[in-house]
Amino acid sequence: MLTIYGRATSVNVQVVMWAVGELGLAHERLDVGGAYGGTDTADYGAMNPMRLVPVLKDGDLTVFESAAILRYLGAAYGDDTFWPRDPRRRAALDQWAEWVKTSLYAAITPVFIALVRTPPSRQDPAVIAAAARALAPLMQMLDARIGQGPWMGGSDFTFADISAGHYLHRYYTLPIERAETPALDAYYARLQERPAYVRHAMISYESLRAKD
Ligand SMILES: N[C@@H](CCC(=O)N[C@@H](CS)C(=O)NCC(=O)O)C(=O)O
Repeated sequence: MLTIYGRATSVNVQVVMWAVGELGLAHERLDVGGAYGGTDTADYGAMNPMRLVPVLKDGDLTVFESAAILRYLGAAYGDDTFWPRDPRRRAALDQWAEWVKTSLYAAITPVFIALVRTPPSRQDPAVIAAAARALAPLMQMLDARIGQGPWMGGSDFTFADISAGHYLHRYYTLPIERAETPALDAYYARLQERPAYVRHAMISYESLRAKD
């Protein structure tokens, strides 16, 4: 039985929960972080010195960092399709999984902060537009990578799709000017046919909204 520490509204928890759902793993998720608190205890600090969510416990193993947890779940519980054992096949996917968590994250986070984490009276349309403009070329890179897909790895759904797809609900629901990305649009529609995606990665972020 896996234990996941982290509130469902966290995109990084959503990475883990979506993977757990796709792999059909027995688990419990504990509401920790944000308004729930619980990350300031000594026990939590021992599991994750950053005091962030998520954390995974699997028996006597504790792992923090959502990308590391996703890789662990793939290696421990995924088949050769979800988590290719061939290093060359895996690296071709992992470079994109990593790119999403680093480069794409760095571009999408300012958009989310400007629109959701900033109280309405302090929101600046110029800042929002500039952040959306900076994000656009990266979304077009993802669009080009997906192409006909249907998945990041071509015909098969893999761990890289969890990295690539987990932020898309936010991306497509934030009121911004979006780049033209027909392949990505179709990919997002395909993701919504996956029950684990709908259940774990399409979670409202309204409770995270800053108020005046
Ligand atoms: N690089 C970390 C980032 C984790 C992170 O920033 N988590 C946020 C939620 S998305 C958090 O814990 N925020 C404080 C809180 O929820 O209490 C990961 O991918 O796990």
